[in-house]
Amino acid sequence: MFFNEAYAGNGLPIQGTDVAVMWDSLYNFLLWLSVFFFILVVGGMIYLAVRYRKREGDKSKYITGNHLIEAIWTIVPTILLLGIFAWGYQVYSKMVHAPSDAMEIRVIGKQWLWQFQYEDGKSTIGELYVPINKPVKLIMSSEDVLHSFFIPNFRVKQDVVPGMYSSVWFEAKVPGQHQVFCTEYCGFSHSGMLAKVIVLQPDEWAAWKKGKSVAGGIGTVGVSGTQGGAPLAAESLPAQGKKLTEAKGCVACHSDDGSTKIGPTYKGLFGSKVELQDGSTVVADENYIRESIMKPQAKVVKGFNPVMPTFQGLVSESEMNAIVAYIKSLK
Ligand code: HEC
Ligand SMILES: [Cu+2]
Repeated sequence: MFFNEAYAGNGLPIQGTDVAVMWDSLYNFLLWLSVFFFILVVGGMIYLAVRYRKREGDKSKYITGNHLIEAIWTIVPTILLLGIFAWGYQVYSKMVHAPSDAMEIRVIGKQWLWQFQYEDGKSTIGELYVPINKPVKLIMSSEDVLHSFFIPNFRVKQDVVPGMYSSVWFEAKVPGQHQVFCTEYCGFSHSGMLAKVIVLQPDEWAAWKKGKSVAGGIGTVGVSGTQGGAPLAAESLPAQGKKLTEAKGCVACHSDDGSTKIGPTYKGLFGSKVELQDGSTVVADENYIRESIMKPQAKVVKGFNPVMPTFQGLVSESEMNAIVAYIKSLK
């Protein structure tokens, strides 16, 4: 399989997604707009400096102001800048809002590698396998410090922040391998914190999912063995999560069948509006569930006592991903 190092013009890497094409249009517009104004301003300046250079006996005219010119140099740049803002906002919001049918892959950044967890329970390090022409949503977290996940060929970049989930998505259009960088200085081996996205054709993807290696020699499947102390067999991520809630004692206080124990049930929790003790409501997304486990007292559910112990330091990032995937599967 080839490594995509071709260039798309103006020194930019190849355009591996539709979003890349959108970003490049905006970038090229800004580039040529800058060239236009550079020539207008610097060219005009040079012309005027020569045309009106000091000559014997010259006396300048006294100019008090010109409302027309002032109006033009205020209104034209205002419209241009607002237009650039609207354009940038439109592309940005396309980049951050994943389609609802996107396939979810969990990404963990740690000093100094990238780990990927797939819904079916597979786990790889340094290699992110995705199917071509399918939207993929990355749900990202950090085991230690601030990292940033950047795929130049796809023009997507998102910070990976300790203590919370962030996300980004892409739909790969170009098969083969694409470089991933960490773009937030994160310590000694930051520059070596690399990975690659491997975009597979539908038949290669099907083979990879079944656990066979893919044409070209790469594509050895890493099935998670033991991580963070808990035995994680080759079962789906939600199934791993279910086992973890048993191993960590969550089941003493929580059910997954709708019945209330000491704490609320997980059933129907994900995506629902949770009423809190202070009268406010919150939508139960990935970050709410993570916070409920790490800082249970930060948001206490209405009608329950704040008796849940914190699991700070007791649940690793890969375990947290499995538990969240499990609760999410009980919609
Ligand atoms: C000692 C009992 C107890 C244990 C053990 C416990 N919890 Fe809780 N949990 C509660 C209670 C009580 C609440 C509701 C009050 C609150 O929000 O703190 C709660 C709230 C939650 C919520 C928010 C639920 C909602 O409806 O909004 C989640 C998610 C959660 N717990 C997950 C877990 C997980 C995962 C574990 C195991 C790693 C765990 N809990 C262990 C008692 C417990
Ligand atoms: Cu990093």
